[in-house]
Amino acid sequence: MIRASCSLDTTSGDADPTHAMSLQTIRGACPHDCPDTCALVTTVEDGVAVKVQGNPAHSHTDGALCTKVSRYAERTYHPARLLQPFKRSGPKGSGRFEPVDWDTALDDIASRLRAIATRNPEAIVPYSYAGTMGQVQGEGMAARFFNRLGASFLDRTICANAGAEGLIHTLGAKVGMKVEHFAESQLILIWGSNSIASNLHFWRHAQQAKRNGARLVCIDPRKSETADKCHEHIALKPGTDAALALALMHQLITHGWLDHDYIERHTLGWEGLRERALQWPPERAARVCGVPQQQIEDLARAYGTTRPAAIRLNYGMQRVRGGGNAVRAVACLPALVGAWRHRAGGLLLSSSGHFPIDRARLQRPELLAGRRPRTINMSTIGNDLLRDASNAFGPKIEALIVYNSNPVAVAPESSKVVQGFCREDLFTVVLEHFQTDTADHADYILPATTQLEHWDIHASYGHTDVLLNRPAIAPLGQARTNTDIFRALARRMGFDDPCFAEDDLTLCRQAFGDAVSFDELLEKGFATLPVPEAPFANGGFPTPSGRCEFHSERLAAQGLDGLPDHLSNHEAPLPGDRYPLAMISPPARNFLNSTFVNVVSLRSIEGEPLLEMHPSDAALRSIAAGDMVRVFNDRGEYRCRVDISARARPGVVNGLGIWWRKLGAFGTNVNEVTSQHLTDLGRGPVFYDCAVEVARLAEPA
Ligand SMILES: Nc1nc2c(c(=O)[nH]1)N[C@H]1C(S)=C(S)[C@@H](COP(=O)(O)OP(=O)(O)OC[C@H]3O[C@@H](n4cnc5c(=O)[nH]c(N)nc54)[C@H](O)[C@@H]3O)O[C@H]1N2
Ligand SMILES: Nc1nc2c(c(=O)[nH]1)N[C@H]1C(S)=C(S)[C@@H](COP(=O)(O)OP(=O)(O)OC[C@H]3O[C@@H](n4cnc5c(=O)[nH]c(N)nc54)[C@H](O)[C@@H]3O)O[C@H]1N2
Ligand SMILES: [Mo]
Repeated sequence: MIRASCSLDTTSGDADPTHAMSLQTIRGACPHDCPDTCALVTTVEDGVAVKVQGNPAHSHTDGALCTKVSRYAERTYHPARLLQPFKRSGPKGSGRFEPVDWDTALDDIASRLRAIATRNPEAIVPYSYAGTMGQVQGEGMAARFFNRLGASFLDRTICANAGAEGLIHTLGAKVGMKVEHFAESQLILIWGSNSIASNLHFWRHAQQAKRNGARLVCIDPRKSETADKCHEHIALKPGTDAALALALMHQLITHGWLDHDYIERHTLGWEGLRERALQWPPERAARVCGVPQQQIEDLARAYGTTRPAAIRLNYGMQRVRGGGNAVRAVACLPALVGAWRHRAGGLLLSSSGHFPIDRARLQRPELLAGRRPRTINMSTIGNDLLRDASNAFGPKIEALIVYNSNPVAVAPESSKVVQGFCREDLFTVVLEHFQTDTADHADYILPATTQLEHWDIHASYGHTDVLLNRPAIAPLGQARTNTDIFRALARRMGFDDPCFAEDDLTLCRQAFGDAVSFDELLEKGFATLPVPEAPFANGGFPTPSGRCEFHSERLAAQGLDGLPDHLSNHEAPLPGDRYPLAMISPPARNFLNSTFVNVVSLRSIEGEPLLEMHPSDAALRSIAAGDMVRVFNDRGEYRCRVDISARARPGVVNGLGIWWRKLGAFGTNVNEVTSQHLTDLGRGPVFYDCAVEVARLAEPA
């Protein structure tokens, strides 16, 4: 009914009306935060998306999707999808809302923001992450809006910053092997990655390599689904990866398994690294890592003597205090053995640095007009929402605009986050598909379109293709694109810069400029970047020295250790401690962070929140199979069912996440116990560096 006012306000023309009739297939891109960035084909019948499938013409997708995204139509037409704007009608956080029309909502939001901005625009904070990875519905129009406003910057650290900094200070950028060449490797270390769950299309290549006789080794505290399928599993303690990498170096040195020519020509800081590594004999690392010494020695022999050898590193191993250093240590290994010489050798953590994204064109930093707003770290939003104005901090946070993220569920130390979001004097707007835990705390919820309903363009962090996403269906109900919501707000704020009138297709074209052929994207849906087959076969690292930097001058200049080292966790529990168990909380296979938790078919596969615990730890606590337990430390507690399982190593419990608090057993989730400590590099969160105790709940639930 309020559709009229909605379309009057629509300037982007997102939905292509030619797609709205009869039976069609529309090419798109998976928007989710996953290295695979699949190419989608959506079948549309009379304007309704009936099926979402992988595009068989796209080699990385190979026609196959994960279970989650094959349910994307179910998610899109979910009965609880937000189809109109809502205004809070109960106390903060009560989750009670009443419908409101778009004009009223936008007028009120703009006038509230204007009032705050008149005092100090930095009291307004955007909060967003990778709910969609699209360059357009991500920060495209949003950044223009916040730059023009002069709002606080957001340091988007919550996922990958420690590892990214580690990689940048070693290889020079977020670059590495081409994922397809793993199929030709003879040894693959799958390091801090449950690939079957979180990088399925890489796993295909690992399987191919395995069929060709390659050896697969999984390095992970948890005996994951991926560990099950590898030849060997090294179940190290969380946060000890640098110690393992240094001991491998020790063995490479003492056995002479080094490529001296490659080291000489293409690396920096060898003498220093050599000295450091010699301090890490395998027996020392074995103690620190909690794994047999023989296993380290065998791994070093395999890595030192097998060609080509490849490392699939993933972000799971950098969510600990020393995460940045750990990535640095691992990223030194391929240069030591000259693995980069072969296209099937080297390392891949992220390929995103290969993409020539024109961020300045999209995000328009010139709209800041010389202002340099303060920066809020998204990983410490709990503390920051509770801080008063001060010289060091700047103004108290008075307004939050949340889009593409669910911080109340995903940010660490939930009790603080919830307390912050419950502040009656905080004005919160949430752009969402669903009434998430975060939306429950909003003053206004604005209904956003899904990937089936808007244009976007995508880079990837797991392959090197650009993907275009066409809208397959018209926006449902009164949903509007993120871009359109920011355009409408800009208009009401009186921001008349021409860039606020640009439509989404224009933004898609701007994202990569001439670096990719837009005609090819329109025609095929994807375009492959020209990345060298073996990018560092002859050195040429994008570091300041052009070499693989074992020693980083840039880090040393910041007063940090120029060489990688092992840093023990903030919370590395010992038996007898008050909180003697280390907890990690890796992704559940059928959720994508907290996305899809409300999709019934997927939630029913996951069942309920589970805590995996080793039989010996359970026995010590008289915990029996299927018991409900509380997991707690000084920050808080959450309750869930125990899964006594060999997937957990002794001393480590695995709280599979990230459940919506309100869909979990007791309205809480794993982030009740995680901390707001930060990583050594990159100011990232330490979700997997967390000490807890677990106790059986007295009454069965
Ligand atoms: N199905 C699914 N896929 C996903 C996600 C999801 O939630 N679900 N999340 C997406 C996101 S946001 C990202 S960032 C990417 C990457 O996502 P990651 O979070 O890196 O996910 P995983 O590849 O599952 O890797 C985590 C693995 O690291 C292990 N791990 C934990 N601590 C340590 C440690 O100290 N050392 C080592 N060696 N391993 C450790 C965990 O047990 C787990 O098996 O995946 C994406 N893909
Ligand atoms: N304990 C623990 N906590 C973790 C992690 C962990 O492993 N353990 N992993 C961390 C990691 S790696 C990450 S990346 C973060 C992820 O944290 P987030 O980036 O917050 O990811 P999601 O939980 O998937 O929430 C994304 C939200 O964006 C919404 N969304 C999707 N598309 C759109 C759109 O087009 N418009 C709008 N307006 N909204 C949209 C979705 O509905 C969803 O609710 O969580 C972190 N938190
Ligand atoms: Mo992530």
